[in-house]
Amino acid sequence: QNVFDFAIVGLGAVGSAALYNLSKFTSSVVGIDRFDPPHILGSSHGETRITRLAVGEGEDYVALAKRSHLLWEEIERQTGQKLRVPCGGLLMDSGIQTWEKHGTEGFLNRTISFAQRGNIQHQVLKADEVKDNYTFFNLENSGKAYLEKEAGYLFPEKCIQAQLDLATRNGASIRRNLPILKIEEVEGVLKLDTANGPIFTKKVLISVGGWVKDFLPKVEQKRFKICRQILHWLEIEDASNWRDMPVFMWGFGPRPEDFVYGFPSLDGKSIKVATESFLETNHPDQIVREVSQSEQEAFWNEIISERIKGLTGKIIRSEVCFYTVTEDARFVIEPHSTLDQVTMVSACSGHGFKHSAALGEYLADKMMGNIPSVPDFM
Ligand code: PYC
Repeated sequence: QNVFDFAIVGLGAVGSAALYNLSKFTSSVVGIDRFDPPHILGSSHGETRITRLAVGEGEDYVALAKRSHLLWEEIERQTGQKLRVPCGGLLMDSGIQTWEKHGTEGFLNRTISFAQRGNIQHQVLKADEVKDNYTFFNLENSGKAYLEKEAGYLFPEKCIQAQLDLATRNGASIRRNLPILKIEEVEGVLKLDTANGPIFTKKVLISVGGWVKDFLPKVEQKRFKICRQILHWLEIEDASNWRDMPVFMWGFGPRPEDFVYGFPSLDGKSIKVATESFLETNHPDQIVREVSQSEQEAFWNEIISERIKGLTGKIIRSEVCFYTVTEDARFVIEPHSTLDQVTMVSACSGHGFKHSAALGEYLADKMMGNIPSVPDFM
């Protein structure tokens, strides 16, 4: 029987990156996904994801963000595809009450100090400077902002596709539409049961996003909250200024939900804008994929209408994705609690995509026994 050295279960953001990075060293690696990645059922679709270097979520993640930018460049060179657009990033805080974002309070000030310590090019702007330069944003006079030059956005579906293509080119195997039914240890190797028969391997990385619950004992499942998110494409009045905008993030109140983020216009007709929700759905298979008119109206009335100008009020379309959220919004990388040689990763809580290239490389290095390019960050 064929025994792979490595199997990657789940080929989303981190899984595709781990597969690609392992394939640089060996062709004895297989990537398996329950769907046909890149797909629209997980946490890595919807055209764009923000990337920024001074990540207020944790100073130890700054090295991951910086390394990821280098890796996206490497993948761009190898595939001839554009994956990252460094249009700049504007982080605004209304200054009304301490804004808690992705598990951390004082997110704007943390971002500024991480930028200072990490030599990341940035400016701090007063509210009137924001309003003069970015006329769409109705920022309160108590507000302030951080502007990072190297921030911008990634094309998530293209990033995943590019890494799968490069992995295949390097000799990795990919099995699509193949859920793993069970993982067990049999005679010193790991047996992955599928509807098409077993796959044998020496080591496994489980990088299945919210489906992680299917691979954990019941008591451990509670650590991961599945939170449905809605992405909206709003019609713009005039393309000229929206095309040259930075990506933006704006905290306007004390709760994590008091938040809106968005992108420049890619099509000259609309911008993608969203907030975040932390309401729990039990399992990704139970997520409601449709967006109701009342959800669209609530988004417009409660989040957008008084804050962002230059929009017609029409929502062109909305899409659903989800976050897998941990209590402290930190990523999870740990050995599986009952299976030897199985590692679990969850680059989660809504801020993982930007780090996924470096996280995949880090995991590949750890699995190979190599010294990783970034310092340990957990
Ligand atoms: O991590 O940059 C981010 C982000 C913005 C909105 C959701 N996540």
